[in-house]
Amino acid sequence: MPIGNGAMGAAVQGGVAQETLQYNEKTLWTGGPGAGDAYDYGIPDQSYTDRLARVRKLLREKGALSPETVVKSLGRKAQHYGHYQSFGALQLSYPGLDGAVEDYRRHLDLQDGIASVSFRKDGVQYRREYFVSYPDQVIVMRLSADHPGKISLQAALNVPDNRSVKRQWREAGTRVSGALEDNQLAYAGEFHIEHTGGKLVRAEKKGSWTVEQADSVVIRLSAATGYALQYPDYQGKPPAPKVGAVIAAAVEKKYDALLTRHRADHRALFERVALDLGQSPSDKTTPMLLADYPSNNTPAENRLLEALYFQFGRYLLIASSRDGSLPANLQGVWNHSKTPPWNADYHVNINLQMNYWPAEVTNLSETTGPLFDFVDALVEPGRRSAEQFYGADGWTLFLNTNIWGFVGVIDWPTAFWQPEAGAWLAQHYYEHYLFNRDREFLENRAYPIMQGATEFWLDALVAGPDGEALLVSPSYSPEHGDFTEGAAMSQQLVWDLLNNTRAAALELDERAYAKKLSGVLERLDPGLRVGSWGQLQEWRADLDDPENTHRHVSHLFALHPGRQITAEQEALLAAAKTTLNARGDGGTGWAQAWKVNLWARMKEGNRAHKVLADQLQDSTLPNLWDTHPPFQIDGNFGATAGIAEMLLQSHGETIHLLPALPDAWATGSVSGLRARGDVTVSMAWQDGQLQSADFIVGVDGPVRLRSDLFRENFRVQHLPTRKVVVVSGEGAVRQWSAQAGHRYRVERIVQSDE
Ligand code: FUC
Repeated sequence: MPIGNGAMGAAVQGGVAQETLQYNEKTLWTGGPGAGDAYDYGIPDQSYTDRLARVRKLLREKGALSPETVVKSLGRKAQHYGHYQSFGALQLSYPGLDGAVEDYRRHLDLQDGIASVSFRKDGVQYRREYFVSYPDQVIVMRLSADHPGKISLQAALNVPDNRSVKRQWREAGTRVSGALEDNQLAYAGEFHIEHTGGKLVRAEKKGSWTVEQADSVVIRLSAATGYALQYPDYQGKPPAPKVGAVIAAAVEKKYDALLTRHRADHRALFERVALDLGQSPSDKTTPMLLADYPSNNTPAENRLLEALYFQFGRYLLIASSRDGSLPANLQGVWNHSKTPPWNADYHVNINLQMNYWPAEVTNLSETTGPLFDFVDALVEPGRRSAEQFYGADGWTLFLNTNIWGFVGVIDWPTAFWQPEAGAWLAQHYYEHYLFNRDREFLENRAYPIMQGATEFWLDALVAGPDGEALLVSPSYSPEHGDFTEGAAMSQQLVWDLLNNTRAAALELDERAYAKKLSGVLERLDPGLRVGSWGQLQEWRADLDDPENTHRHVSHLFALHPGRQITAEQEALLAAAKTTLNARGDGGTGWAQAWKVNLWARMKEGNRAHKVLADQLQDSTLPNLWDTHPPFQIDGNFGATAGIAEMLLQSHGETIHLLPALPDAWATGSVSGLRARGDVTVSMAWQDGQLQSADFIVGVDGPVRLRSDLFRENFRVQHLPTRKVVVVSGEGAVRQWSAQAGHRYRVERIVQSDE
């Protein structure tokens, strides 16, 4: 059971007589500048522009090049890239609890953000509670029993063997500190034991403690490193004083105060959205619900699992992405290994972006803070990368990055060249603005990032063979096929960036710049072609194989998360559908999650639901973590976003309620979803029909609702005054002018009202 506060995470494993609380601090990484001078952020000393020119020339001549050929010219072996590390484990052993227990229960309360384990042994009821507090930056564990004197234990803090270790006794606790061998990154962790009744004594082994016959025990645990998100040396303050201060402050606060503060903080985020898909409560455990899914005789139990999976994704985002630390990585914040898959890093050809798909629409906008801090910090090295690889202005990065500003390339042929990653990350800034209408953010944070990414592409685009169309070259559609010029995904991402930047420039009254971008957009190949078998082409030439079921569907970016293919473009929608059908519903967790979103954008609720069901069966572990395999968190976040996308869409400047409601969710309700334009939406539906919806509008301005609702006799009332602001009628879209802070109700007109 994962718990976390963004900076720290722990996996509650729930052992009875022996317990391991494995935990993480997100900045503990090997690699980086401290690992040796060979670390160069992935940026070559020598300019690569000649190599780039040669590859471009060959591509123009031959039309395509194998990834193995291109990687020889443009790939580089990454030095000291590093791995995200497990911090360590609090090891607890409980004498007297060996052997069978009764009524064992392991529980994760998503609403409170508290894990617990309970059981009975020899007539005594035991309970253990765990949470990670964001306000107090501490992991807290409480052990209790319903009889006095029943809590006895031994506690020690262990760390992996790839670092120096110094153990110091502290008052009622232990500090473990040292540095990673690989890069000398300093770390410090500390725990403190508070006991009621019984006694606490130092054990023989240095740093270990024994509790004898206490009534209850509270353990506080913390961790920090000497890392700071600051190019080029990423060096922060020594961590030991920090953990010392955190523990001292947490000891000052009673357990109840820590709990109350944690609960209030967590609930303030989590409770914003409630989802009822027509689920029924069940006595089954989560693994049982999953095992019985979907052939369960009680469909309401399937819906329970689906609603739970949605909220679990929101829970995971709160637990792995809070201000003041790094964004959620491939494993969120949870990693038990020294060499996790893909280094548990930040892949930016889908994965990091997908992690943040649910953030806005499921009303957790604050969780994007770490993403923006992280990307902001990539700009400085990213400028050097743009210069060395392209001789271009602006900033760029490629397939993957770490916490040490890696912005260069690796040497894996089919996954190393993705310079469109910057454009994709910039989309998140603009979407953050669209959802929240925070002008200050647009001006001071979003626009500079978007403009920097745009400047790069203004230099990096090349004129096509006809001398006119602007193309990305070299271009590579993840993670298969040949290198070509102007693959669909490359063109669409640049289109998205330039369009968003132009819109932002207009909002900020940067008219000259907007005009310049309009000129470029007129020449930019938009990356949208319908091919010989009706598919949306993945490449500029019609190369698509109808038998190809590769997991990446990057050429559908324009449909989702892009906004390039609109509801009116029927031919392109049909082509996207042909492509999706050909690619099939399978894939790894994130690939399935993406397809849930894509089918939702296609307004095919039943198909979106079917792919979600596949994901639950094929790519979900018993604790509901997404498995790639192994565990990779993007699929959780992508599916949570996909469920929201089935219920509410607002990408086309209009709000569409229940755009892709599947038959399986015929009756239900949701509250607190967010639509672009700073609108918070709650709604209820029955037998597949919308009953009513409430909008709370955050800014003055027009709210636009899609017309299909209005065909069915609806009206919109300004709630405080009950004044009707819009009724059904002719026209594609109905809109009204909303007042900031006011509430509006959309409802069906029943006969007696008329
Ligand atoms: C991309 C994907 C892989 C995996 C990796 C972390 O390269 O193609 O499937 O998710 O990222």
